[in-house]
Amino acid sequence: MCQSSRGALIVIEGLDRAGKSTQHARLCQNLESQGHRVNRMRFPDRTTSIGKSIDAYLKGESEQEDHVVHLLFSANRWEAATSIRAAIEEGITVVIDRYYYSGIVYSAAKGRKDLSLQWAREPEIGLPRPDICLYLDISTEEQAKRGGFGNEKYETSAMQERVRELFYKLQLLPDGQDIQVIDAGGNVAGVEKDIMERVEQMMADTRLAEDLRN
Ligand code: DGP
Ligand code: NA
Ligand code: NA
Repeated sequence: MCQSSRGALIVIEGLDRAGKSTQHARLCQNLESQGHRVNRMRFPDRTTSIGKSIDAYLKGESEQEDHVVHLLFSANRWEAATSIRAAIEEGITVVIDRYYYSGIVYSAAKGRKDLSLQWAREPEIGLPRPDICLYLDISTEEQAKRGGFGNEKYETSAMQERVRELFYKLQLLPDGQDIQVIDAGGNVAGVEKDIMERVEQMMADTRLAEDLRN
């Protein structure tokens, strides 16, 4: 491995049941076996006090106004911003299961006129920007085939349908520059390989850009 100055920031996104958690785990293992130091993270981080409020909301144990919910999710990301930056600067690669892309899309998917993608984007401005966001895409049919949703707030087919549409819309906005769509309908090993190839390409591009700068 070359003496790279900083670690990468990698995000895995997708609909519920797209296989995000499995691919997150495998990507982390693969990077470690290549010699990278890796920090695993996920949002929402339900262990903090803000995260506990989010958890109660998602489980239906508490009511919250929709804008408040969005700001809680955003604050939950901001809580970790300093440690994300510190890790990257130390040369550690940070791999996150969900980030502000989910944040923007799930909140806007509620369909309120006063809670647009643009509104939802605002509190996220200034969070560390990922080098790559891998969006695991599966069709609504495949999603249904993979078995029932859980009982959490957003786990209905109507909500997931809107989330999927908005993930597509997001790709046309500036954040879309960071997003690569992964067909997550295939087998686990195939998706894993696809993800690894894109991450390696991103790392090679980043090194090239650094070399050109130096
Ligand atoms: P997970 O623990 O990965 O299953 O995520 C919990 C749920 O929270 C999932 O349905 C996606 C949703 N979510 C993640 N970030 C945000 C956010 O910023 N705003 C809203 N409204 N929902 C979010
Ligand atoms: Na979920
Ligand atoms: Na997950």
